[in-house]
Amino acid sequence: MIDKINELLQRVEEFTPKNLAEIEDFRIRILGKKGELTALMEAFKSVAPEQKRELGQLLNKLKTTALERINTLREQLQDASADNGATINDMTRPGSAEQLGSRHPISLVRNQIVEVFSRLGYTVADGPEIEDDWHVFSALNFPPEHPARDMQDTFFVEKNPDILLRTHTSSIQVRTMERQKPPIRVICPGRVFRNEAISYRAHCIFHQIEGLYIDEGVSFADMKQSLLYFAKEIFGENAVIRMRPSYFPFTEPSAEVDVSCNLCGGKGCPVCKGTGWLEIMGCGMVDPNVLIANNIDPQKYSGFAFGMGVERIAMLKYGVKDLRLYFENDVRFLHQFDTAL
Ligand code: 2NL
Repeated sequence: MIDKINELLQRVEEFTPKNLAEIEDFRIRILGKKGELTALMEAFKSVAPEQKRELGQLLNKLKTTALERINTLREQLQDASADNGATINDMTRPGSAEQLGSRHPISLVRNQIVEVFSRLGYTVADGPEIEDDWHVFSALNFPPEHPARDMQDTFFVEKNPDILLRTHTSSIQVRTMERQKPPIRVICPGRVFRNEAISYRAHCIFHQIEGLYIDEGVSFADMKQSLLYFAKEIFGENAVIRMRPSYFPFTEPSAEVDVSCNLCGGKGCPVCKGTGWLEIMGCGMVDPNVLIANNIDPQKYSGFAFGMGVERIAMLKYGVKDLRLYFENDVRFLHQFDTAL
C-alpha cells in the first residue's frame, strides 16, 4: 500500500494538463467516488493497527497535495486563457495590449512653439537650471536692489546669494551670447523656479520659452511681424495681435503682447474677461546695457527678445482654467491630449 500511495503522489506531482478538461478528468480519476485515492481510503480502514499511523499520515499528505495541485493548475490555466479550450503552450494567442501613454500637454505646446520659431530660422538652446547671479540677473541689467533678486521671489541654493534656481530662461540666451557672435537667433525652452504661493494661476515650477534675435539692423517692426506670425500659427490664421507699452530691465522699449481671444472671436467672454484680448507674452528691443554686458557692440548690432509661459499658452489654447492640472498627472486629464497635436 505504501508503494501505491507513493506512486500516486509522484503522478500527482508530475501531472501537466493541457486544458481545464484534463484537470477535471484527473480529479475524478483520483478524488472521485470511484477514484484511486478514495479506494485507498477504503482499504485504509482494514490495515493493521500498527500501520495506521504511518499510512494515515501518508494518505493525508497525498490528499492535500492532490487538492492543492489541482487548484494551482486550474488557476494557472484560467489566467492564461479566458476560454476553456486554450492550452498553456499556445504561442499563437494574441498578447494583451499595453495601454499607451500620451505626451504631456506642456510638451506638446512647447514642441509646437519651438517648431514655429525653427521655421523662422531659430535654433534651440539649453542651459542649467541651477545658475549664478551673473547669468540670471547681472548680465541682464537687473539693478542690485531689484525685487526679483529678493529671497521672496528667488530660490537660493543653501543660502548662497550667488547660486540660485533660474527664475527665467534668459540665462540660456546670456550663455549663448558668451559662446557665439551675432547674428544670433535662438529659442530657449526650459523649466523655471519662483518662490510663489501655488494657486490656479501660479506655480513655483513652470515652463518658459524665450527667444533672442541679434543682428545688424534688427528693428521693432521685425519683432512685430515675427510675433504676429507666431500668434497666427498657434491661435489660428484669424488671430491679430496688439502691443501695450511695458517695462522689463533687459529690454527698451518693452511691450506686452495680446492676441485676439480665439474663444469668442474678440466679442468678449469670461476667458478674456470681456475685453476680447488675451495676454500671451512680453517682448522688447534688447537694452544696450545688456548688449554691452555681453560684449556685443550696440553701435553695430541691435536685437529683440521675447518671453512667454508655456502653461499660460496651453491654458489659453485649450481653455484649461486651473494651471495645477498640469502638475497633478491625472491620466483622465492627460489622455484628453492624446490626439491634440
Ligand atoms: C515675459 C517677458 C521677456 C525677454 C523676456 C530677454 C532676454 C535677453 C535679453 C533681453 Cl538675453 N530680453 N528676454 C525680453 C522681454 C520679455 O519675457 O513675460 N515672460 C514670461
